[in-house]
Amino acid sequence: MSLRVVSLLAIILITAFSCEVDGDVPLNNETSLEPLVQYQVTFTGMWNGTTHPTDYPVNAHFSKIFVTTHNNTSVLFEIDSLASIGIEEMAETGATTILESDFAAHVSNSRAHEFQVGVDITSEGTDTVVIEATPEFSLLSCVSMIAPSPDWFTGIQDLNLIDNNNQWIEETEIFLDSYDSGTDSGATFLDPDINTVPQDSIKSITQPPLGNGTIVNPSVAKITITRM
Ligand SMILES: [Ca+2]
Ligand SMILES: [Ca+2]
Repeated sequence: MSLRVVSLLAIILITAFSCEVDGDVPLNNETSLEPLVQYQVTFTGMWNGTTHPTDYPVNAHFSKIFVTTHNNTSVLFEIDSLASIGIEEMAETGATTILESDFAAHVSNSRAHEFQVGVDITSEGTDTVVIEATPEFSLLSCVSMIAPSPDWFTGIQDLNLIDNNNQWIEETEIFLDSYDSGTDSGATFLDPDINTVPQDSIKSITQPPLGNGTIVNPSVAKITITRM
């Protein structure tokens, strides 16, 4: 075989191999998942003196929502676990100063992609924030204080924006549960501050004035998540 024939064969082989590797067919589903998406997150209050009449407070409202996209190393809150001081501050006062500082650190440490903070919402009002997500940071969590109250909040933890078919969710609506952060022992909306010592874990609210003995029904709020 001449040198020229060998070279030609080599070129044919390399070309054939390259075609195989650089084919247009995705190797797996992951390559079809967009690397950066945006979602509109809309919080809607559904709380009034008819839905939850017991002790319904004047100036019933929700504190500004705190929304974050993150991975599974970052936890905003977890039932049966102790609230962070950021969750305690949010659930008792509505302020998000500590959560913002904590999650700025999570963003720096590659545990969260970003967070957004909204504005105060009347008990039947609405507020929308826009937040980004990536395949690495596809979990969405959100909290808002039920106000006024001792330490009660509503929200959602670890909603995966990627569905079972490995596609970004287009739109979903979720009725939110209500939680007691375990950090203040007041029994109704306007009770004075009674710090819970030792701190209790986060629990779903079951008892009046918000609960019916089992759950809070109907939900005090919902969120709608829409891909932009
Ligand atoms: Ca407290
Ligand atoms: Ca409590």
